[in-house]
Formats: sequence, structure tokens, C-alpha cells
Amino acid sequence: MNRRAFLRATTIAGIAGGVTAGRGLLATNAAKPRAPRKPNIVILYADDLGYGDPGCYGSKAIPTPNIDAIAKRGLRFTNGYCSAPTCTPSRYSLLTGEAPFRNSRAKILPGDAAMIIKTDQPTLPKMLQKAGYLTGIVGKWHLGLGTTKGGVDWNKKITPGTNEVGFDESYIMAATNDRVPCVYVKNGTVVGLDPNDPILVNYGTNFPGEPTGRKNPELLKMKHSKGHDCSIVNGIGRIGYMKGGKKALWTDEDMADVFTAKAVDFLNRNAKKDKPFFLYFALHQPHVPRVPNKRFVGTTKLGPRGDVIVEMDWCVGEVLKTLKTLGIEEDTLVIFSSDNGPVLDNGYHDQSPELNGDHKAGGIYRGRKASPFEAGTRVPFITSWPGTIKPGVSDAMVSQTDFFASFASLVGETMPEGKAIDSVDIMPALLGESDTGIDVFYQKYTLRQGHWKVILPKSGRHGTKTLHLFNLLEDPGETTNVAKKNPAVVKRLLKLHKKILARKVKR
Ligand code: NG6
Ligand code: CA
Repeated sequence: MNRRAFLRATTIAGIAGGVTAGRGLLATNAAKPRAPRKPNIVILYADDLGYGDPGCYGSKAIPTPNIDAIAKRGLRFTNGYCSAPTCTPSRYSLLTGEAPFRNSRAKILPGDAAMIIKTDQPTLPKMLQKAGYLTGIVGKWHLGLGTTKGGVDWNKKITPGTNEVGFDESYIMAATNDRVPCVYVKNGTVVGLDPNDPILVNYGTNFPGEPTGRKNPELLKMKHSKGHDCSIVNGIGRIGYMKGGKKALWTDEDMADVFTAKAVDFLNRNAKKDKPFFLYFALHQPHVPRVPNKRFVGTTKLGPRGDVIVEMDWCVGEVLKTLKTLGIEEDTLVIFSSDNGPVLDNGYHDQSPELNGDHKAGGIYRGRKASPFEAGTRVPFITSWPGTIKPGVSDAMVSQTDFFASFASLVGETMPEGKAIDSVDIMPALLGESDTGIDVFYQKYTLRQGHWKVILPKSGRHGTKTLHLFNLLEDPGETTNVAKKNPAVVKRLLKLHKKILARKVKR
């Protein structure tokens, strides 16, 4: 059976038994049974891209024709959220359907962290495997590898890892581009291993005799502004220490080409098979260090941060082009989003603040990456499926935590009892069939219901010391705390927040 015939067959296969149940107290739009459909699914996931960065979200400073093309033929959400304002927690939620605060280890991880997804935990890619999908991840992982912190031997097969939590194919970096080990890992094995030059990684102390950004600034081509002063790889100071593996080290300037080639190769190989595929392409831009390929240097007036967004847009374009060449655009649901809000200086002197001009990376929203204000989690969020999703703009509230239950509903899989408890089936909203998404969007210290948003007091650099209530309809920029004027609303939201936090995942 060819791909199209297969898709048709699954489309008319009838109503699956026991389609996704309503998700407890959050089931505002309990799923109507639907005939399963199994399109290919591609998630393009930016790293630190803000609501206001792409052209289709209002940027005039950064040309993003390919992201804009997805929006033009698809549905652009104005109330789309990632689950948390930083990377690891958002990615954890996207793959597990659990709010990050339910797992105490879902915090920004070092590159030698143990994997925080358990191998017996249900995941989005495992669910899709069960539904007959071929699954692949390319790009940034940042959810830990192996079973103990610092316990991975990078010179041997690394396990458990991506393959054990649902990905048939994997070509990743372990953490982020500012953290060691600065190597690619293919299906659990470092690419370019040399037994005569073993790789050692340590997040505590340096290896004797190895240069660091702190002691050897003369070796740096990009200076750090905060942290990022440990091992030097490709002339850039990183977080953490590593030694060896000279042939395996990545070159930042080539990273976009390397990952894109892997994503395109995944599509070319798997589109020809009689199974649908799921590709999670976790782009590394515009996270620091921002080091574009020379083709993209100077493509904006914003310096490296703008230029790497143009580079990222090129990566997106290569994926779109491949889908077109393969003739599978109408068989493929493409989602574009970001893992958290934007940041200018994030630890390197790359002139981001100086060259930013009047560009508003967070759009009209207050805050930034790591912030409880809107710009921390309200991100670009676009779905497209030509022939199925009618192009337009949706104001429905949607979050990435909901992909698990929504895709399960789409492909006719049941959700695991007592697990993935924060994931709500909002497929009708994602497809533009409904204007209603989730009723509440919550984090450990925030909750939004309708146009009301409460931020609970929290200490720390990004915390608000006092309780805040905002009316996002009248005051989307969160300028005026109206908590004192609306005690009943505060009480209602806090009660709901407490109830949600008290829910337990079956372990
Ligand atoms: C911070 C890093 C920042 C970035 C972030 C994680 C410093 C000063 N800052 O601690 O550069 O790596 O962690 O980003 O070291 S995330 O997108 O992966 O969450
Ligand atoms: Ca991020």
C-alpha cells in the first residue's frame, strides 16, 4: 500500500474504541469520538524564540519567510503557550503530557544529568509508535541521558536515552549549545568517537592542564558576560568541563547544516515507507551561543541574535521544501513553536541588547525567558495541514502540554490511566474546528483562566515578591496589578490552582 492509500485506509477505519477520555477536572471540551487519522507529524521547535520575533507575529526587523509561510497556509495562534519559561521543563511537558512541576527534576539540566523521563513512562512518541508511526528526533535534547548524574561513559553506548523513551531514530546534542559535551549523539553513540582520544566530562572541576574561558580569555572568539567560562570549544567558553574527543567536537557554524541534513534525510527515507512518521526537530536557535553560518552573518541589523533566527528560518524552509518535493504536504501536520520566551544577553557579549533597536522579541508582552509574565511562556504557535486546516488566526488558548492527548485523539489511541494528567485533548482547536482550547493554563506559580491571570508570590530574580492579578483583556501588557480590586477572582483562581497542584500522577 502506498502512503496515500494507507492514509485513506486509516481515515475510513472507523471510530476507534475508547478514544481519549476527558481529562478530569480540566476537561472543558471532552473529546467527541472521531474517526482516527494518521497524518505525518512534524514539530519544529525553536529554542528561546519570542512571541514577537517572527514576521508573522509582527517583527519587521527579522525576515522569516518560511515560518511566515507556515502561518499563511495554516493557523496562527495568539494564545499559544509553552509549559514553562525555560527549556527542560517545557520539553518534559511536551513529551510526557505532565506539568513540569510534577517532576522535581524537570529544571534546567547540566549536560551530564541523568534522564528525567523514566523508561516506563508513557510519552508522546511512544504513543505514536503504538499507533504505527516511525518516530525521530533531531536537535536539542536537554532531558538528561543515562541513569545517574555524571554517570555516562561518553565513549560507550549511552543508555537509556532518546531511543528508550520512544524515538526510533535520534541525532541530538545532549543538552544545549552552551553546555558540554559539545558533540553529536546518534542513537546513543557519540558521532566521531576516537578510542585514542576518549571524552571526559565533568561539571564540578576542570581537567588538569585544560584551558578555560576564565583563565584563557585570549583563546576566545566570543567573550562571556556571565557563566560560560569553563571549557573552550571552537573558541567559545561553555558551561561545564570536557576533555578529549577532538574529532567529535561540533563546529557551531555548521550546526544548522548538520541538523537540517539529518532532518531532511529522516523525511526522505521515511516518507517512502508505508507508515506515517513523527519528526521532532528541536532547532538550536536562537539560544546562546549565537554563532550562525557565514551565509547568515549580517542578514539582519540585530547582530547574531537576529542572524541566527534567519538561519533557523532557513532550516524550517528546508523541511518545508522537502515535504513539498516528496508530495506529502497534504499528508503532514506541521507545528511550529518555541520552548520558552526570548532573552537578549544570556551570558555572552554578542551585542544583542546593543543592536536590538526597537525590536520587541516578546511582542507586546511583559517579561522574557524565565519570567512568570506573559512573554516567558506565550510563544509563536502555528499549526498547518494543507487541505485539512483552514488558514487563519485563532485566539483559542492552547499549550504544548496538550499535544500528547490531542495527537492521541487524532490517531485513535487511548490515554494511559493516571498518567500524562495535564494533557487535554484540544485537537479541534489545533485543527481550527473549534475556537475553544484549554480553559486554564497553569504553571507552578501562575494560573490563567479566561482573561484573568494570577501570579503567586515567589522569591528569586524572576519571581514577583507579591501576588499579582492581571486582566489580560484590558491589560495584555500586565502593567497594573488589580488583585486588591478583585478579591473574589483571586480567591477563585487560587483555589483552582491549589486543586490542580494537588493532583497526583500515578507512578
Ligand atoms: C542559564 C544560562 C543560560 C542558558 C539557560 C538555559 C548562565 C549565566 N545562563 O543558566 O545561558 O543556558 O541557563 O537555557 O549560565 S534553556 O533554554 O536551555 O532553558
Ligand atoms: Ca530554551
